[in-house]
Amino acid sequence: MLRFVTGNDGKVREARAALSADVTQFSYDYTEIQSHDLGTIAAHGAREAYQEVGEPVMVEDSGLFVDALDGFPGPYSAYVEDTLGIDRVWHLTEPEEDHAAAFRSLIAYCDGSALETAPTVRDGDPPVAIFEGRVEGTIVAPRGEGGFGYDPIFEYDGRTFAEMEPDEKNAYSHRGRALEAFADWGETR
Ligand code: ITT
Repeated sequence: MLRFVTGNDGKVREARAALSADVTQFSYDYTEIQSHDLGTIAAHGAREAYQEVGEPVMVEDSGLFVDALDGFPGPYSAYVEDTLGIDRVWHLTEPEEDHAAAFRSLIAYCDGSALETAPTVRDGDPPVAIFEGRVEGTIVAPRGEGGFGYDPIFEYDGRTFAEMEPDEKNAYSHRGRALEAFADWGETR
């Protein structure tokens, strides 16, 4: 069993759709350290959560990076969603010429073992394996009812993520790609 340490139900739905492992949502309020690097935030959270539960854990840190806003909201995406809201992120981007943006997802996995076969390992006690996914798209006026978070303002190939079925979003999304890298590694261990 894999414990996904997150308070975000949307992330758990997507992980269950992408992984064959039995994924359990686990609420543990790990310390979200301040960093510009999503991998550092996720690795710290996974190590702390593993030390708490002593069983395999996964933490995911993700964010939306808008080119014309110098990568804002980036690592602060959750805070900005809660404070400004996604409509205002659209309105900040609207007057800019360039509406390009990327979603990034960093999965951190820790089970107390050395994990040396993983493509990226953050050394420490215990080590943490990191898997990354990224998708590029365009910021648009909100459309669609599905998904969560910034999905209504992120357009990929003509549709927003909120206009896609969950499986379709997983096929293209940052999280779907990170989960795929994680699953591929899991199969070859
Ligand atoms: P946990 O930390 O508890 O896992 P969270 O929602 O706070 O949940 P993050 O700290 O990783 O997650 O913040 C990510 C932010 O980016 C948050 O505002 C999400 O809504 C948003 N986000 C991440 N992936 C997204 C996706 O696939 N679609 C839309 N918004 C997304």
